[in-house]
Amino acid sequence: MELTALPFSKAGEMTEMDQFIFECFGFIVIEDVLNETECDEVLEAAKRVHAGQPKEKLLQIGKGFEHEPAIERLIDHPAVLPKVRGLYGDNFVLQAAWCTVQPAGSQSVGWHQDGSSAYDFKKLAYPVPLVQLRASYHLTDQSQPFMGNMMLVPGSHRSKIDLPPSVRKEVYACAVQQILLARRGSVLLFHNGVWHSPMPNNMTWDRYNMHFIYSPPWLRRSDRDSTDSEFLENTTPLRRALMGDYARPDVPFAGGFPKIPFENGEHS
Ligand SMILES: O=C(O)CCC(=O)C(=O)O
Repeated sequence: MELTALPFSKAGEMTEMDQFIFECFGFIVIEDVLNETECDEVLEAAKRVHAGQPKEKLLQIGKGFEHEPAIERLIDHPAVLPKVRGLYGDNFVLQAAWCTVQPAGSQSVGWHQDGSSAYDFKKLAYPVPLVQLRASYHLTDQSQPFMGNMMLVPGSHRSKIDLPPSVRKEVYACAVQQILLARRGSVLLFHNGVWHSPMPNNMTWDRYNMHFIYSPPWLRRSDRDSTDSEFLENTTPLRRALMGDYARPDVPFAGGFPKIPFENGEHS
């Protein structure tokens, strides 16, 4: 057994041990989700999404899945979706999909919890409920520090006390933080309440991650007002259902919530 406490997990079902580790840490890491060829395809798509944008600091662009099939395929990836179901049950939607770049030689350190600046999720309840479950695909190698890695404070989704504002721009903000050393193709799955920040990218190449955020169906989408109608027409029934574009606005609140066709989902 290694002495480092890294919450590594395997693709597929959310096991009892995964549940326990996720409760304790607020995150797990699923290794070897994408192989090199798949990573290359998604990375090329991510570069197209960011083409023509300034390369100065962390930049996130939403809804790339609408026009990039390699990104679309990750929405219901069989290595990850069963874990989302394991945490939420069967009623959830893709609230956002952000393609992020941390350009070569740049830094955007800023420790935060995920949520809405308009209404802090911590005001909902203690401990802060799981309302944004983020699956982050590492499209470039982040197996050494200063590669634009995610840094996280394990267990901080249970903390009533905020990370002190004075350290939120510091790389080494807290004695119990972890720097995630993640291989290309692995996926970090984490709770919105976990304090986290990107580490500087001191490499000579841009760091790309693809984030998928799953939420209860009533949470407003944050990367789109509505999903592109052509995409909805052409995608699979499962992905269409996960978009949460209901004909009636009250559907996610009332009993009419249509079942998500998990069992018929084809992964193509
Ligand atoms: O892509 C990243 O490095 C971090 C993004 C992030 O922390 C966020 O969007 O909340």
